[in-house]
Amino acid sequence: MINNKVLSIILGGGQGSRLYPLTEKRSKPAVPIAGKYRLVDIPISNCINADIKRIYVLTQFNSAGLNKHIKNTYQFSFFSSAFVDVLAAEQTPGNKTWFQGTADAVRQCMPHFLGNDFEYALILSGDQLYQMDYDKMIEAHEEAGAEISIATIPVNAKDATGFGILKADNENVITSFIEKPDESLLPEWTSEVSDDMKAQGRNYLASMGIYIFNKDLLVKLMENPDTNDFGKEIIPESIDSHKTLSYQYEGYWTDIGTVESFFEANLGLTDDIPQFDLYDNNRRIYTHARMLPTTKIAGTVLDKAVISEGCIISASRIEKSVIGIRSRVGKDSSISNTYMMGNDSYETLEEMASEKIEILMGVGERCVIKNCIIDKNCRIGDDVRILGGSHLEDTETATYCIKDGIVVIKKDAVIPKNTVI
Ligand code: ADQ
Ligand code: ADP
Repeated sequence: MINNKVLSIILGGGQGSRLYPLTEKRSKPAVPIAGKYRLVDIPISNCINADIKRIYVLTQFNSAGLNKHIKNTYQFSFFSSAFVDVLAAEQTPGNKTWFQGTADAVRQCMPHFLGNDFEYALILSGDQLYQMDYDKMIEAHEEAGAEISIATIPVNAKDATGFGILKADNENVITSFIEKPDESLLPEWTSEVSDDMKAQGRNYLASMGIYIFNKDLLVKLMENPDTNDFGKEIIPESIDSHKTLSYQYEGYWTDIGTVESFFEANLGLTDDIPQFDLYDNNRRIYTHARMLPTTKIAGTVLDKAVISEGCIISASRIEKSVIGIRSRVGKDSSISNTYMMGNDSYETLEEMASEKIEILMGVGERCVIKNCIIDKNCRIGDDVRILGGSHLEDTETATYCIKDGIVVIKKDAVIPKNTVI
C-alpha cells in the first residue's frame, strides 16, 4: 500500500559540523549507526512502516556512499510509484548557493516535489533516533483541520535551550513558539504536562523538528525568498495566521546531532531493554541487505555486546560495545564502552600474508580500547591503548579527534602498534 496523500521530505543534513569527524568523508545521512544501518535508514523506515513511500532525502553533499546505499537498499516494484531519491544542493543558472538552511533546502527542491501529486508534505530531520507512527500524526492533523502540525515532546530545562519551545491551548493549537530560548527566558515557557513527565522535570514542550504542511500553504510560504529556516522563521511567523497543531509524543526520541549524543544513542542499544527497539516486528528498521556470513567468535567474554554480522572476533573481552559489520578484533584485546563501525570489505588471506599490508583492517592483538568510536575501515596495530574519558582535552590529529572525552578514530585511519591515546 502507498499513502498517496503524503510526500516525505527528509532534511538529510547541513554541514554536519557537530558530528565531525564522522562527517569528514561522507554526508550526515550516510553516517553508520547501530552496527549495520545508516542514519538515513531511521526516518526512511518510519515512513515505510506508515506506508509513506514517496521520499526525498535532501543533503548538502552528494556522497557516492549515500547514493549507493539508497540505490542498493530501497528498491520498490517496477509497477509501484514508490521511490527514495537523494536531492543534493545543486548549482543551477538561477541559484548558485548551497542550501542556506532547512527552509531554503525545501525551497530549492520545490520543483522536484511539485512533480508529484500530494496533499501533505511530511518534513523530517535526518539525525534523530525514534520510532513514530506518522499515520497517527497525519490523522490528528486532518481531524483538527490544521494547516501545519508539529510533533512535540516534553523536555527538561537543560535540554529546552537547544530546541524550539512552544505553548499550546487546550485543543493543542500552538499559540506561541520560540526557537532555542535563552535560559533566562525559560520560566515563561513551561507547559502543563502529564504527571509522568512532570515527575521527570520535563515541563517544556519542544518541537521535534517533524512537520506536516498542507501543500498549498507550503508552496505559498516558499515563495518568500527571505526565509531560510523552519525553526527560526517559518514556524514562528506562521502560527498566528495558520492553524498549527501540536502533536504530542511521549515515546523514546533522541536527537543525535552531536558526537556525544551519537555515542550515547549507540551504546544505549546494549542495555537490557534498549529504549530504541530494533526487535519490533511491526516497526522494522530497513537497511542494505548485504548477505554477510555469520559472526565467528573465539575465546571472548561478551557482556552487553551488540555484534553485527560477518565479524571475526578473537578478543579476550567485549563489554558494553556495539561492533559493526565485518569487524575483526585480534587475540587478547579488550574493548569496552565503544562503538566500532566495522569495515566495507574483507582483506583476503593473500593480502593479509603479503608484506604490503603492515597493519590489518580492524583491531590488532593485545589492545585495550575504551570510550571510543572507531569509524569504518580503520587499522589499529597490536598493543595499542586508547583510553577515552573526561580527563582528556578536546583535540584533533590526522588520525583521531577527542570530543567530550570520546576518542573518535577517523575513517580509514592507521594507528601504529604501541600507540597510546
Ligand atoms: P535543529 O536541529 O538545531 O533544530 P537544524 O540545524 O535546522 O535545526 O536541523 C534540522 C534538520 O535539518 C537536521 O536533520 C539537519 O541535519 C537538517 N539540515 C539543517 N540544515 C540543512 C540544510 N541546509 N540542508 C539540508 N538539511 C539540513 C530543529 C528545529 C527546532 C527543533 C529541533 C528538534 O529548528 O525547533 O526543536 O530541530 O531536533
Ligand atoms: P561510507 O562508508 O561512509 O558511506 P563512502 O562514501 O566512501 O563511505 O562509500 C563507501 C561505500 O562503498 C560503502 O557502502 C561500501 O559498500 C563500499 N565500499 C567501500 N570500500 C569498499 C571495498 N574496498 N570493497 C567493496 N566495497 C567498498
